[in-house]
Parts: sequence; C-alpha cells; structure tokens
Amino acid sequence: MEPRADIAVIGLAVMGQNLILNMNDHGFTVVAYNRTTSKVDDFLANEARGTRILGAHSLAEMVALLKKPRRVMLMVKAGAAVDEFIEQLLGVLEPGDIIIDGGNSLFEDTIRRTKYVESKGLLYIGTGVSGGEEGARHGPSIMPGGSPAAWPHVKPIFQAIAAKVTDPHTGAVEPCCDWVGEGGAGHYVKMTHNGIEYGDMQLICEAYHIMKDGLGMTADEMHAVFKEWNTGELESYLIEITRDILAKKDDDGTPLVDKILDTAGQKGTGKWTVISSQEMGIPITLIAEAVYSRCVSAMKEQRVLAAKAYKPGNPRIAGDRAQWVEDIRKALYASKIISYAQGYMLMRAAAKAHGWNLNYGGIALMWRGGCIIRSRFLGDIKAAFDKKPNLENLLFDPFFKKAIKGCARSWRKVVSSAVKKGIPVPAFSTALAFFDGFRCERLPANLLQAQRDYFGAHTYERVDRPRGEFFHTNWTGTGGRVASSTYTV
Ligand code: NBP
Repeated sequence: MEPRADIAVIGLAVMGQNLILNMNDHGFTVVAYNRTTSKVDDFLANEARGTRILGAHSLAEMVALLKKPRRVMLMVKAGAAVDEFIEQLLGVLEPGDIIIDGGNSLFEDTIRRTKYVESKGLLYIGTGVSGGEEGARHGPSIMPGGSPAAWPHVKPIFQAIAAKVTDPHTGAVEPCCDWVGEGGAGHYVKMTHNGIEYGDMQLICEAYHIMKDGLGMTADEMHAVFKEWNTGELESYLIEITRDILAKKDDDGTPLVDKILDTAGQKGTGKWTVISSQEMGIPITLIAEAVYSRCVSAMKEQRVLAAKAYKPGNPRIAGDRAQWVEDIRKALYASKIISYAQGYMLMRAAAKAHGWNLNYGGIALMWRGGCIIRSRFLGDIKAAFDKKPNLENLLFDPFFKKAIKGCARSWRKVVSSAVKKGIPVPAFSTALAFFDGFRCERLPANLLQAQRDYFGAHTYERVDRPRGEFFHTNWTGTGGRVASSTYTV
C-alpha cells in the first residue's frame, strides 16, 4: 500500500467527519477510521463520496497509508477512549510520529498524555477545536498545545482549515490557529474559552429575562433588539443566533423559544474551568455563576414548589422602554468585559503555574473567528494586548476602562432594579460585585484576618509594617503564643 495520505482522523461522529471534509477541501489527503468500522463505509459512500478521502478498517491499514512522520488525529469522546486509542497507536506507530487529540480533553490528562507519548519517542498534540459542526466543516478555531517539535508538521494543515479573520488594525488576514504552548496549554485555553462561553450565554439569558419579565417584551420585539445589538459593540455569534432563535416560530406560529423547557444541560468544561480557578485562587465569579445558574435551572420541580411557596411579586419595571433596553445593553457589555478580564486572569495564573508562555493577544485572535464566542469585542482585546503584551489585567487597558466607565450608571440601574423586582441576575450582579471589590482599595478583609487569627491563630500582616511580616495576637488573654503556619491562596 502506497503511503499517500497526509493525515488520519479517527472518530467519525459530527466533528471528525466535518474536519475530514474540511481538510479534503484544502487539498489534503485524509484517511478516515472509526472504532465501529461500518461507519467508515457509510461515510465513504455518502458524505465523502467523490472526494479523495480514504478509508481504513484497521489501525494497521490506516498507518500503512500515511506519509512520515505520520499524523493521526483523534476526534473521539473525551476520556478513556483517548487513552485506549493512544495505547493502540503506540503499537503501530514509530518514534517521530505524531498523535493529536482534538477532543475536549481535560488539560491535566493532556499534560499526562504528552509526557507519556514523548517518553515513547513520539510527539503529542492536545488541541482545542471550537465552532461545533459548522466550524469543523468550514473553519474552526484551533488551539494546539503539547510537544513543540510536532507543531511545524501540523501547522500547514491546521492553519489551512482554520477560520480566517482580518486583523482590524493591520488589515492582515490571519488563521484562527496558532501554537498555544507546551503540555496541556492548548486544552487549557480551550477550557477557558468554554467557560467564557458559559458566561456569555448566561449574560444574554439575563438580558432576555429582564426584557421578557421586567419590560413585558415579546419574542418578536426582543428579536429586533438583538438584531440592533448585533450591529454595535456587542456584535457576536451568540447575539446573532439569539436574534434568530427569537424569530423562530413553532408549527402553530408562536415563538418556539417559549415552548422550550427551562432546564439547562452541561457537559463539564464550564465546571472544569471553575474547579481550576479554585485551585489557582482566581475569582472567575461570572463563569462560576453561569455554571451554578444552569444547576439552579435543572432544579425544575423544586423551583415550581418554591414559586408556589414564595409567590414572586409583579416583576414589571416602569419607565421608558427604549431607555431600559439601552441600559440593559450597557449592563451586558460591562459584565462581559468583567468576564473576559476574569478569564484572562485565570489563563495568566495557569501559565505561571505550568510554565506556559501564553500569547494573550494571539489567543484573542484565535477566538476572534470560528468559535462560539467569536465577536467584534475580541478584536478590542487583541488590540489591548498588541499595545501592551504584558498587560496585567484587561481592566487596566484605557479602551476597556473608558467602556466600563461609560456603562457604570446603567449597569447599577439594571442590577438594582432587577434585585428590587426579584428577577434573578446572578451574572450581571456578580460582575458588578467583583468590579466593586476589585477597585476597592481597602476591603473588610482586615476584620476577616482578625477573625482567623482570633479562632485559629492564623496570623495577620499590618498596614504599618512591611508585607511578609506576620503577627499573632492573644485576643482573649487565654490563648497560647504559638501561631498556625501561614499560607495564602
Ligand atoms: P462524540 O463525542 O459523540 O464521540 C463519538 C466518537 O467517539 C465515535 O467515533 C465513537 O466511536 C467514539 N468512541 C466512543 Br463514544 N467511545 C469510544 C471508545 N470507548 N473507544 C473508542 N472510540 C469511542 O463525537 P463528537 O461530538 O464528534 O466530538 C468528538 C470530540 O470533539 C469530543 O471530545 C467532543 O467533546 C469534542 N467537541 C465536540 C464538539 C461538538 O459540537 N460536538 C465541539 C467541540 C469539541 P463509535 O462510532 O464506534 O461509537
């Protein structure tokens, strides 16, 4: 068998099939393989018919078709299936060959797998692929990390099939794919992307909730609002699909969205982001609230009982509707800035902890097209990091500072009115609470430290002494002189 294929893709579900077709469109010869091999025949006879895509019914057959160094991409369910395939591939590949995992793997698994595969003399890439079915077919955002030596061999394929965006400042057309970093960096950035996606979706849902219950707007009226919002600074894929969802009618001509049960599902990447943030000690409060909001939504039966027990009052908000809609837009925009500032804080902390040299502007560019959170806004984030690559926090960038200041009054008005009317706005309000805490020079944590020292001899630092000197007070007169060990999180 003549080795003539550029890459193999294992896994013929929605992502794998569409990535293969995308690679084929860009002139690459791909071998398709799947655990259930009947799906290979099915794919070749249907979607791949008339293309140069090859099929294999065993890993040995697949490997024999590949040019060296062999590139094998897994697009299978994250978890045990990836480890099982790695084990099988190690039996048929050779040193120098490259295994790529394009699924939604946990970054810690990718760190472990990179080390393991490298220990066998092969190279490993763990890459985030975002954009769902449509992205995979026509241009996803691709976030690769792992063995740096593998990147030059994979770069031409990945950058060819990735989404393309025009840099608004330089005018250059760039692929939404670049090397992210070693080990699990690619999957970490993809995980953070998904967490931010949870936040963006929750913010849009809260804006919808206030318009629907507070302002009494119909789906058609809200469709018009989202259409308008998509022409300005909120322009994004998620605002665009919300616009279209609100216009969609059921068979009886009423809005379909009103017929959909209000319990949200989740697959875990939002949760992983929050768990990682807890480990890093980084407050990504908005993403956390977005994850918890899905959990609250899932408590449907209890919510029905609680609604009967606590009968919420009239949620209608009085005042000029057009003005309120503009206030809600500003509250959404300000909250979104906070969410991205928090997401970038998390990536910065993870990069430090894992020794990754992340390119923050490059990440914004990768997310600018192809993925679910793609937006005009990410161009502004890219510009902020272009101006100052080591920008410590997005909130210190002059563009975002001005934007937050311009939204602050509306943001407070919307959050306080929603609270008064009993409309839940966990993401809007946690964003505001974080902002107020972040810009507060003196928080009440002095009292907290006193409490900790009182009951646990945990010690405290003093405002009139250099940082790093720790003190313990015998608050009751009955305690001992021994302090607890000091640690910070
Ligand atoms: P799925 O996540 O549904 O996985 C289906 C594939 O995994 C099939 O090829 C299936 O083979 C294989 N597989 C399973 Br399930 N268990 C296996 C096992 N124990 N051993 C070997 N193969 C196994 O497919 P997908 O939705 O295309 O997603 C692929 C990856 O991309 C996932 O990690 C997913 O999280 C990620 N992702 C998905 C999306 C999306 O929008 N769907 C977006 C971005 C990333 P079989 O045919 O023999 O059962």
